[in-house]
Order: sequence, then structure tokens, then C-alpha cells
Amino acid sequence: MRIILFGPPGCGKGTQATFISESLSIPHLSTGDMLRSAVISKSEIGLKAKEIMEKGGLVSDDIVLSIVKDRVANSDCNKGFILDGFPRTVNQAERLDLFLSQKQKIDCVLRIKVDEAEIIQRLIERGRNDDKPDIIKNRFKSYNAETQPLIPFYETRGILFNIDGMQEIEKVSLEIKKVLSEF
Ligand code: B4P
Repeated sequence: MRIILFGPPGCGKGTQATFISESLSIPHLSTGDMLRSAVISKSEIGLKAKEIMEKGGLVSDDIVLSIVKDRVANSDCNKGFILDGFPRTVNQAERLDLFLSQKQKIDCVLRIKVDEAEIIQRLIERGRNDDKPDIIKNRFKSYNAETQPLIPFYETRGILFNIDGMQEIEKVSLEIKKVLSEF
């Protein structure tokens, strides 16, 4: 299965991707994790991404697409994968379609819905470098302006499934399992 985990910053995409990856034995591809590793290793991509991530903006589509394209070409993705945090712009989604062959189309997009106030609380508790109030505000701005338009993009294809992310972690996982069991 080829799954996209979609939702605002901190809605629990990474948390749920870990469970899905274990239960379906398919790799979890998180662009956030890949970019954070690039920043730590001080690679060329990392140096370009660092400043943008620290401000809560979106890293350029070209950079993100190049890392996802390389990763998806890996043989461990032949049976499927979970994209966590990608695509985040309509351009990323259109280019994803272009590089996935006809046989490799996306099966489902799981949209995790959580209220903004609840997310802010969760992120402040987590305390990652980019979980500071001003940066969170910018991450929401980027989400509202650039990522939300993906909802109608996938809704019109009939592959978008809404998940109530306001519940406890285990209950969110159960709801996701139920959706995935229909495939
Ligand atoms: P990401 O790493 O994708 O970060 P995120 O959206 O904050 O995390 P996620 O939704 O996975 O939340 P999590 O499970 O951790 O992106 C970071 C940055 O990278 C972006 O701002 C951007 O700059 C850059 N980037 C990444 N992808 C990009 C792309 N495609 N294009 C351009 N730029 C890109 O959960 C958050 C917290 O909530 C955790 O502490 C968790 O324990 C808790 N939690 C989760 N579910 C819960 C629940 N049900 N109840 C209570 N707590 C819960």
C-alpha cells in the first residue's frame, strides 16, 4: 500500500506512521526526519534547509522532491510506503504523481484532524527546536497557505479519509486500522 499521512504540524503524523509501518511492514518515509538528519550531518541540503526549518517555513519543493524521489526508488519501497509530511504543496503532489509510475499510484491519504489549540499544547509539551510559540505560528501559516489546498486535490480523487486526531493515540491508531482494513 502507498499511504500519505496528512495534517497540520504536530497532528500526530509521525506518531501514527510508526504504528502503520510496523503493522504493514512497509517503510516510514518522513521528510521532516530526513531534513533533520541532513541538518545534523551539515550536508549541502541540510545547510539550505536549516534556516527555513528554524523559522517554521517550508523547505523548497526541489530539495524535498529530490530526497523523496531517491528514497522511493529504494527497493524496500517496492511493496509500498508511508509518506509522512510529504507532499506539503500542490506542486509537490503533482510532481509526486509524475515520478510514481502508473502502477505505483497512491492508494489512500489519511487526514488527521486536530484543533489548533490542542496542537499548540502538544508541541509546547514536546519541546523540539521548532516547537516554540513564534515558530509554531509560522508553521501554521505555511500549512494554511500552502498545504491545505491539498485537501480538495485528494478529495476529488476519492482517496482522502478523515481521521479524528483529538482522541488518545491508541484510539487514533484503531480508527486508522479500520480504514486500512477496507483495502
Ligand atoms: P515534520 O517533521 O513533518 O513535523 P510535524 O508536522 O510537526 O510532526 P507530526 O505531525 O509528525 O507530529 P508528531 O507525530 O511528532 O516537519 C518539520 C519541518 O520540516 C516543517 O516545519 C518544514 O520546515 C520541514 N518539512 C518537512 N516536510 C516538508 C515538505 N514536504 N516540504 C517542505 N518542508 C518540509 O506529534 C507531535 C506531538 O504530539 C508528539 O509529542 C506526540 O507524542 C504528540 N501526540 C501525537 N498524537 C497524539 C495524541 N493522539 N494525543 C496526544 N498527544 C499526541
